[in-house]
Amino acid sequence: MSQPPGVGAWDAMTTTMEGSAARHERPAADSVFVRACRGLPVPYTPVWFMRQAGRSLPEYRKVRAGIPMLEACRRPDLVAEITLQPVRRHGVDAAILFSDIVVPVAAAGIDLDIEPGTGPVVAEPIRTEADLDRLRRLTPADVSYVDEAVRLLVPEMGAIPLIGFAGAPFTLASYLVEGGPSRTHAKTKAMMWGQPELWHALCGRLAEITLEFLRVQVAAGVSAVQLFDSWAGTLSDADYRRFVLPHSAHVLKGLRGAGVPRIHFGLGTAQLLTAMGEAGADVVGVDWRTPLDTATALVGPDRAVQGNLDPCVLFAPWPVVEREVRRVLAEGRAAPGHVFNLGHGVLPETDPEVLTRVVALVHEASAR
Ligand code: 1CP
Repeated sequence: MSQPPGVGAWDAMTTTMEGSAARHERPAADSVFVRACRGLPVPYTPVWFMRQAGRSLPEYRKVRAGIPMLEACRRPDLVAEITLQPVRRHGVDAAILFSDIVVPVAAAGIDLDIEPGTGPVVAEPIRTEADLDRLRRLTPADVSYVDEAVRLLVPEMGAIPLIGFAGAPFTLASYLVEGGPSRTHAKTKAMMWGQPELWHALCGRLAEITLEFLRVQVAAGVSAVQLFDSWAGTLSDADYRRFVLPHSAHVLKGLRGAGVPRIHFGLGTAQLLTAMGEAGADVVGVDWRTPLDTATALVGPDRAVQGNLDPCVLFAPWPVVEREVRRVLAEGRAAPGHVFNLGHGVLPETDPEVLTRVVALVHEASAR
């Protein structure tokens, strides 16, 4: 496939992983979670939950009280504390760094805020070529607080892996073009179809920002990375392949050889799973709409899967939760590796005690 014009926009200027701190031994490199991501034999199925930090935990609400979200993301001590809370409480097999997908674009010059109850809101949305100038290249110094937070966390976590993450170009572009959360992504798709050159230039820049942001986290010591393309499921396979895949592949392939597994997640992606597998991740995240054995057939036999309990199941009576957890585990056996997770993030109203019980059940029911 020929590369669209925006792909690798700043390639000549970007650094490579060779010889960088990224190659040092990671204490969690042989953890159950990392082994499952790589499709290696494991004593039990590892489990963590998307959006496990924050949201449903009272101890999270307590430490966040009065501190705006973006400010919290820029305070390494607070980031470390919030990241560790679900590990202490639930005994999950991995922690995800407390941050947000818009942190690197804010650091790269975009005036935005994360509003309580709404999400990211961009002061001046990106709609024209001139607007692109406001999105500059990200340097490690722009996100030194993330580097610091990871370096605080890794020694404290020992053998428990820390997952770094970033937003994928399509999902980030959606917030920048719409100006905030959107149900239809109408303006985003209008740019994609109507101004393809501008679209590819925007996604090219976002891919470089995302790649640099992930490289900072890898160099600081995270044991895996997850690329969130939460809203890509609103696209057809043809549009995904033409307008999105080359940019996400640029990010994922840019981390090949970095020594950490790459997870690629999107919501409602049944029609995209084969393409998402081709984008270059080691693990494909799947939502609850597609059984994991079906997903495995679509992403290919050499990739692990992550998922996919419906987050709403956690509100059902325990016997139903138990039945569904066992079903997900059984379907996950079709893949060379399975990381148990929800099909999307923990809902804020979730009872944390149910999450703790799910972790114990996954461990016990999958023990081999
Ligand atoms: O476990 C964690 O909560 C870890 C930290 C984390 C992660 C991984 C946060 C904190 N955000 C994210 C990723 C993220 N952010 C995604 C991808 C995952 C997903 O699909 O859920 C997306 C799409 C966002 C954007 C975002 N940020 C939204 C969604 C808005 C929409 O379009 O519907 C929201 C509500 C936020 C704010 C946010 N991010 C994180 C928290 C704890 C919050 C709430 C902020 C607050 O307290 O004001």
